[in-house]
Amino acid sequence: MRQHRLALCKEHFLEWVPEQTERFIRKYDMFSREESILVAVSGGKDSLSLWDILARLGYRADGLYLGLGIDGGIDYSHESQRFSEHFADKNNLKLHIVDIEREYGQPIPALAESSHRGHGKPCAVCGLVKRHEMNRLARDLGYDVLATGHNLDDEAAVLFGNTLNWSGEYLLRQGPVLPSSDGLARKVKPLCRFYEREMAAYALARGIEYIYEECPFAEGSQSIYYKELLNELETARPGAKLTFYLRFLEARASGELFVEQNKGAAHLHPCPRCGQPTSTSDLCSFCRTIEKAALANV
Ligand code: Q46
Ligand code: ZN
Repeated sequence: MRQHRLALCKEHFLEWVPEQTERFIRKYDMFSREESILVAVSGGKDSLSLWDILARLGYRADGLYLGLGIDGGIDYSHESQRFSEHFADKNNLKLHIVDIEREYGQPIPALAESSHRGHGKPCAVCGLVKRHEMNRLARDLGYDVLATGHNLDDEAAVLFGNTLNWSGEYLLRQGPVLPSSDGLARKVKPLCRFYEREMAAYALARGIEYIYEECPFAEGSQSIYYKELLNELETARPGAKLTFYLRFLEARASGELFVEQNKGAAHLHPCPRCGQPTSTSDLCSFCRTIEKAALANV
């Protein structure tokens, strides 16, 4: 691992990953041993590795799988659900499964089409639905914390995009912990300092079976393009990705970022239908999307 100037054998690497994770959990004050954690699992290497690490560390962590109804010629959703269920069974862990079509009448691609959002790609609606459902389930099932498997490559790509656009509000909200507010559970990203390659190595070394394919709609996405750019930078300057992200966190924590002034600028109200916070005075965008999709199918 050139980025850390560290070389480990398999055995030590498998100890190093949970040790580091525990260190990050404490450093960023993510959660305590008494709190209950809901891990959003997608069947991929990052979320299953995260679940594995938290279980190994002895945390009370259950899984949540959202069935999005995406086929894409590779039966993507069924396959990823199969891997998630297999992992839960094998490790005797509890997995909640929510099927979007069963809940809202249509799978993600159809919801995106009938609500006319996202310019032919379902990702905007998918992101909206996933966020909403994760928040809803963490609240309804009574979990203290919602944990996602975002790794350093994910976070650096998001940071890069937000920086290119100087998106002050997003920069303010990006970090290892998003505190709970307005009835929403706290959100944490315990893997945010691990390179994607490290997580792939961890999953492999632990014998975790996961879905190799990405969601077919991810192809050609902006975030993949940013990841490629950052990988080029990383090849030339090992550690650049980590420095980019860590310096951002430091600057934000010390109040050096001008965006700090925007704090509290958005006035949020509870959505009259689902109760989740929204900046509009009417229905939140999730409820509007569902309503539009339902109307289109009358
Ligand atoms: S947003 Fe888009 Fe992802 Fe949803 S439709 Fe697939 S690629 S899963 S992170
Ligand atoms: Zn709503």
